[in-house]
Amino acid sequence: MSVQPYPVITTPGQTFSVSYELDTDTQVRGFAVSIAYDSSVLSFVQASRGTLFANQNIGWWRVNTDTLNVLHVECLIFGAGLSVTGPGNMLNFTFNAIGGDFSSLRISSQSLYDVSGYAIPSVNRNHGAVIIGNQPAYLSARCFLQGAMDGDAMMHNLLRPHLPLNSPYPGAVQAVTDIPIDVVDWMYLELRESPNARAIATQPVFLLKDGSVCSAGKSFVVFMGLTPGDYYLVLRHRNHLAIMSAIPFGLVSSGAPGLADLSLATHVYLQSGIVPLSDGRCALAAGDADQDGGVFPSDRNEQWQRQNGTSGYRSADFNLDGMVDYQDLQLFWQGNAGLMSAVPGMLQ
Ligand SMILES: [Ca+2]
Ligand SMILES: [Ca+2]
Repeated sequence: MSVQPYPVITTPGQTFSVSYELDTDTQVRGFAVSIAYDSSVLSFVQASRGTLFANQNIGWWRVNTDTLNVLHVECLIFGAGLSVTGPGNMLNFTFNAIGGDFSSLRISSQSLYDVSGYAIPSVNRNHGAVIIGNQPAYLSARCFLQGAMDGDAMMHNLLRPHLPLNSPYPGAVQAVTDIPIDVVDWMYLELRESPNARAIATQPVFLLKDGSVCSAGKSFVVFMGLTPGDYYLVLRHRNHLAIMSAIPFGLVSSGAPGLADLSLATHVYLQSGIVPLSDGRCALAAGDADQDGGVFPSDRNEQWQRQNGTSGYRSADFNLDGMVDYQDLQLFWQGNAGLMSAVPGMLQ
């Protein structure tokens, strides 16, 4: 199942329609779906049955908006043995963009019913999103932090209670009112037109447990007022080595966002500043507490030694567990000592 188009691009005050689509050749008698959205950004207008259900004997049709931020729709054909077959359009709904610059349209729950009325198991969900504003350029990005790894392709969020509501990176201001549950830490994203050029755009971003890099409050990276095109991505973290993409990745102004997957070493500039993970992916190397571009004695002597035994949001907390202790030194700084970032301009 998917919410289309993905994403919707619109401007403040505009009304737009999205559809809930059955993507596969599946026989269904009906469905129940909940779409979660931000009601401070979008105002629900109406829902209507999709073309798949035109001219069918719909015995049950229900649209409920009683729960804040959730639209719930149920649709069922009455009559023994009756059904429709996908792929096709199940449902259309209309919103008005009332404020803000982004809302996800998340399929928070869904049931598809087969000919007999039983729920079909394990139906996948491709969520929707709405970007509101002029000249957005966007993409999806992915990376991992060595210190936060917690199994294959997954990080922990132990530092979340300590994360500041303001970006810890100087240069671009970003403040949020809350930190989503799956945020690992703040990172900092730069776009460059060539490897040696200065950044043309920067943004503090959130890194999520699954490696997704997202603009705060959004489900991928969005720059407003940026010319769409191909850019090198630089990803920085407060105590890991900075990396850059080996090739430019496209930020688009329409259509689905592309993926800049910097958890693949071949996508990382000079394959440098990274450590290999057990599943064949890679992560930014931990240990650069003073952000001078290298894992050097100063990170141990000036940062770790002075912070050892303290807790909170600390630069020498290389495994991002909220405490500075011997593990940060022995498991991360020690193993990475001497490593340097290869991103031009990063080494001081
Ligand atoms: Ca350093
Ligand atoms: Ca620690």
